[in-house]
Amino acid sequence: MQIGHIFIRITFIAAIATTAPSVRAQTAVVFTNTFDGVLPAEIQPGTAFLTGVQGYAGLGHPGNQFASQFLRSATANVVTLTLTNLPPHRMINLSLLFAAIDSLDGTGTYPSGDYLSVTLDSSLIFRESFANASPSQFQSYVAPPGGELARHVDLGFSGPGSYYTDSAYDFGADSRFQGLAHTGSTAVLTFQIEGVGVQDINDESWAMDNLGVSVSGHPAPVITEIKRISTNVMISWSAVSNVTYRLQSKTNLPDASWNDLAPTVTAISSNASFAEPLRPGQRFYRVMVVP
Ligand SMILES: [Ca+2]
Ligand SMILES: [Ca+2]
Ligand SMILES: [Ca+2]
Repeated sequence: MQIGHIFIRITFIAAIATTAPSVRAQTAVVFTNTFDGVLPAEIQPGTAFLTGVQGYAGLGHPGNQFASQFLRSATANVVTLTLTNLPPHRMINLSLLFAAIDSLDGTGTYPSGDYLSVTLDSSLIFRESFANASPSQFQSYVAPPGGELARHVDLGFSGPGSYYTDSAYDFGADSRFQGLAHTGSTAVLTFQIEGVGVQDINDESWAMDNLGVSVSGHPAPVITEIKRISTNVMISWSAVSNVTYRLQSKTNLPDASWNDLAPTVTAISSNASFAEPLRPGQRFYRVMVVP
């Protein structure tokens, strides 16, 4: 968690700031889509289109399964996700269900190279080949535990059988999509299967479902003002929208523990505040991000 301290003696209206320990950051979801309705403006699909998930329905982990529709793309086509007005952050995290549909050829055989490439602000963050057409083909992608949902089975579209088996993966289980260094207020992600093996959509394609993006690593809050309002004292601090904070207090600074002040405060702007009744004597405050 990230903590901003400030100490105040109400009797003297004196404030003392201390250094803030930083342990763990809260995550804020900035985009999520199940592709079951109208395509959101943040997605530029190129020639990709919404279509039923066919045999992929139900594949996935509880609460995160292929369902209804997904966004299906031919190879070579680029799908772009553009996010703006991101809150301050240090990391970005991706989750999505990835469908490898029909006779993708992986690495090394006819014609070699069907690679899924993912970029973040033009930097390549993932490039792996996917192979469905025959068990002898080489696929560079090795899913982490929990990441592979189906492999070399008929899930619809072309086929069944022959070269047209299908595979499914939960990329949310892959650490390569987590904790990506990023600080800008805009993020542009692209998804494309590229390489010399690109073929017709009836031969091979791919799709995504349950796409989610979150940011984490929020700046530590800093108490900016403490003031008396009638019979209350109000504490204000720098904040990030949609991040939740907890104020704590104690009456004697040497005391070992801090007391939680309820309720927690979820910021709706770049400032947040909390008011409590003014009491005799002194009181010390600190504020932290709720992990
Ligand atoms: Ca869906
Ligand atoms: Ca198929
Ligand atoms: Ca191919």
